[in-house]
Amino acid sequence: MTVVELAGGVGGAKLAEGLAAHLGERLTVVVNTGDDLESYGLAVWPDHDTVAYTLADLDDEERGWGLRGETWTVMERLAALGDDPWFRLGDRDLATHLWRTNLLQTGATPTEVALELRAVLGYAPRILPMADTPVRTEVRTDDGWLEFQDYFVRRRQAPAVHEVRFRDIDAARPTAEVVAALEAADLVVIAPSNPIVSVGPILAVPSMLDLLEGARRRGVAVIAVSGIVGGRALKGPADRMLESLGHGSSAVGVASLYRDVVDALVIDRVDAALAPEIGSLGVRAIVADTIMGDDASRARVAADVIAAGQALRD
Ligand code: FO1
Repeated sequence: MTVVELAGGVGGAKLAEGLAAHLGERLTVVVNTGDDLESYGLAVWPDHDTVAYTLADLDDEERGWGLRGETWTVMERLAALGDDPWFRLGDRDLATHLWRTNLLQTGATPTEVALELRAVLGYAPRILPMADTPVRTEVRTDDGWLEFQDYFVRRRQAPAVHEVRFRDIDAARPTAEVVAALEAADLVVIAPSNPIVSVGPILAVPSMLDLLEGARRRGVAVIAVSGIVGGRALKGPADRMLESLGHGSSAVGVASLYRDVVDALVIDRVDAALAPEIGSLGVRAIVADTIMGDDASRARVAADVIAAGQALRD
């Protein structure tokens, strides 16, 4: 059974780890690139790196991004030089950005760089950028349009988000590798990532929705996992964003966003009472224990999703 996971940051990485425990190289993770940025001339890919470091078991779980055992000597020296950047790059993490930027400058595509990192770090699943051309997520707040990391890190997600846009999305296309993975998939899983700014950009890549629709016509289930549990996001601003954008911060809000794209939405036990309302949206609600606190629970959630996918196919 081959599975494609559409993933953003932390929620996507945890489910990817659980799926990888069952599927190994039969898992492909298509990651959001809308968070990507240039810092000191270096290509930084937050959502990709969160998944890559997690699959390589190099991630700093407590911080939620970057590498375990990190040091900050370069950041300290930059502060001594008067810079003190708000977007923190650890010494070891910088090596990834230097390595990646060098490959890109020699002409490698983002997809080739992602697959090269898989080869050198040795994790089984393939991580594929959703597209090989730049896409940048921006959010409109009372302070005007902000680049994603300015909103997310510098302003600590404080401003209310009134609108979201993905710069240069119209020029983006799913890569040949993403198309091939979706056409070969037996199951497509949408991770419990932020449906607006992590999954949203992936679904907004022109023709991506057609690819998912094509899979469903072939009998392939598309199943999302709700990142909103009991009306709250487990991490990040998804709950406030769903509210400020008028969708409502609940598993029902997530179901309404995904209703034309998915066959089912996996919701946590605490939201079981919402199942009928989700069903009325034409989305099958699958109730499970979706909290992924440790490796065992990640593998269990993944097993539940895989089983749901198989049941929906039959
Ligand atoms: N998140 C922060 O809150 N503060 C940071 O200084 C920071 C630096 C950073 C560097 C590399 C990287 O891959 C991720 C980083 N993140 C940081 C997380 C980043 O904001 C991601 O976009 C989030 O994980 C949401 O996807």
